[in-house]
Amino acid sequence: MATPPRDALRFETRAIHVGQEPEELYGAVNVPIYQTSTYAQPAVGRPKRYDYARGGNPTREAFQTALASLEGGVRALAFGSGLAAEATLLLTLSPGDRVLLPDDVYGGTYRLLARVLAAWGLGHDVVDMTDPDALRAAIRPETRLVWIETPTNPLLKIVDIGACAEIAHAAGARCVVDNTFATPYLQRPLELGADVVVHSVTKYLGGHSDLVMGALVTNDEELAERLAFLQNAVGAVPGPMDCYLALRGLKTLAVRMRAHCEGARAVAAFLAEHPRVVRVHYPGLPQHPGHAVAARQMADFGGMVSFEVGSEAEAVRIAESTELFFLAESLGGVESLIEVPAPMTHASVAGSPLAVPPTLIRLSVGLEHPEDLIADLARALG
Ligand code: P1T
Repeated sequence: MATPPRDALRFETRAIHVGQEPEELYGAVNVPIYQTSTYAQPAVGRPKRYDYARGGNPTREAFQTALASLEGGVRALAFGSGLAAEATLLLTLSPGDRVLLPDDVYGGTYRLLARVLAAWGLGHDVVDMTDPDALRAAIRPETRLVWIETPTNPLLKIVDIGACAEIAHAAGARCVVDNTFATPYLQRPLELGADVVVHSVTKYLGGHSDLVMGALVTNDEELAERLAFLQNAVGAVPGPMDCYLALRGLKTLAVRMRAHCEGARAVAAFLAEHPRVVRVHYPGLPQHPGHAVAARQMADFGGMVSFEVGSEAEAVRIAESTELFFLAESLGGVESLIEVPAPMTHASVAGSPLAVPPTLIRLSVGLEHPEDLIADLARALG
């Protein structure tokens, strides 16, 4: 039987095969870690393929090729962190341009615009993107990027990607989606009309809390060229070891995401019934305001759950009381994590329009047995 073309293969198969042919010399089934900063050239100005590793590396290229296929983009580019990817993307803009941000964007993204790029003349506005009319009204003539995050971090709000991309395009702006929480297994923004996908690869794509890395994916050839130029010209590139680990993470993304979703569903159902819990934020719950949009644009509802309790002190006490859920920033690894966003991951938005409730607890539901996780939470809640 003839092998079907690679782009006709299904997600799980592409995650393991695209960009990952057995290595030529010995047939190693894993793409080697090309730990080199430079490449010997057979003649002056005629490198074999790569001249210097800031510009290109085979391990990095394998990861980029696989990720582009999973997101349905023409090209993916890898960076030293999610924020390095974001900063490089924002360097495609010019002084005087503006970026429209959702009101629950990751705190680091907000900090990059508000406390770094504002001084370089890049403006930003903030709006509740779950309301398309509010988004339409907030776009200014200078708005060049509409920056979506969905589900949002940490409130798990759901933004309608198709509707927002249409509004952005009608106003002459590009639509960027931070797909870190959903991953391409659950949601493919480029297919829904977005122009660029941003990832903190540190999270689900890597999947094992052992690397820091970022990526951009686009289906716009011209933008891809510019981003590839900036990847080399700015130089915020990841090392080959991290690219290898990220590629290994991609291979199991589908099975991990299925298990993350199953665990989060069980945890959210438990929390929704608990008397100490004031409110649960999980798009899989029918009462979540974004449930219908999430059901339409995502294959499942993801592994992140957040919830509010009665007081700030109680939130801190609970987060310090779990045993299986480690108290830590970050998310998307095999181990479950718990944190209080206001003083931890989102401390950089304190006092801004993006401030999150201090009574909010965020969970990254890992791959432990859901019953063990629920017992741990039940103990901590008391
Ligand atoms: O940490 P880094 O790889 O630079 O990625 C930044 C980033 C971008 N986008 C989203 C949605 C994110 O959640 C993050 C990083 N977030 C955390 C570290 C956190 O605990 O929320």
